[in-house]
Amino acid sequence: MNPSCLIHRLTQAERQTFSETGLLTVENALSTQQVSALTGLTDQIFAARLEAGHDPRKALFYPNFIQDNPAFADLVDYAKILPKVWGILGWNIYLYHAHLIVTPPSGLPRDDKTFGWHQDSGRVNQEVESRPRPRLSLKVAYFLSDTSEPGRGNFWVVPGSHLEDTLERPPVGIGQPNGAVPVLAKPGTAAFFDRRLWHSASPNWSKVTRKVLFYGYGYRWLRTKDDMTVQSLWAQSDPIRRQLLGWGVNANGFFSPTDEDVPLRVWLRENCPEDAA
Ligand SMILES: O=C(O)CCC(=O)C(=O)O
Repeated sequence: MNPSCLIHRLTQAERQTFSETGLLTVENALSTQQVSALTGLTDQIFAARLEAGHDPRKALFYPNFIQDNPAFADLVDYAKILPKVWGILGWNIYLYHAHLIVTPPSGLPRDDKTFGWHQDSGRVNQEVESRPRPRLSLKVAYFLSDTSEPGRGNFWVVPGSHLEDTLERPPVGIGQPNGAVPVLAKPGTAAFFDRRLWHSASPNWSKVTRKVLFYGYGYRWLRTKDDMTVQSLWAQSDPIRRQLLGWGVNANGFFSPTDEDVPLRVWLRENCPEDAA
């Protein structure tokens, strides 16, 4: 990894925004060329799923896509983003989950039904007894389509809700929780969100198909949340990417890593000692 990536380290202001709101957006994280290439690949996947019978009006949730193309793998240790991920979570991390979502126009009239609000990680939220719940992981959402206007299948959040273990929803299934807002993101924007942030997908009432790539980073002792059959990429990956793709020396090293398990820590010691602690 090139030390020039260190200009993208998490700033104090970004840390504060993320800690206080559970969300951090970075505009122009992807260039126009990257957006265009990644959109082409996403369109190919969507077309293949339609061919296989996917309903063209329904959102496509497509996990385990990293090995489908090198351009997807290149975002795993993306220089503009990874320094902020380790700035938040530290160095004992990997990509525990990745999915892309394509939300075509629903063709339905706009309504005000309550969306599917949730925190990430399923049973973790019942079975870990600390309050507030622990952060454990975050996702980076790369917006490929223009969701800078509401009604386009936007990603919705309740800023600041990540420290709340419950979310009060409107009683009759109409309307959104207090404080809920759409993330208005232009193509190329990366949105980091804390797994505990109450968030939701929303219907696409526009004519613009929404396309987003989600990269979930968590601690190395956390299990994968989809099949993550990325082992085929290990041999061709440099040591840091290999760590991020789930490689390790042995089982114990996921809990008590040696230097060999976590080349990211070794690299930080040499290039950015303040982040190696
Ligand atoms: O599609 C969206 O905007 C929401 C995605 C989501 O809920 C998630 O990644 O956990």
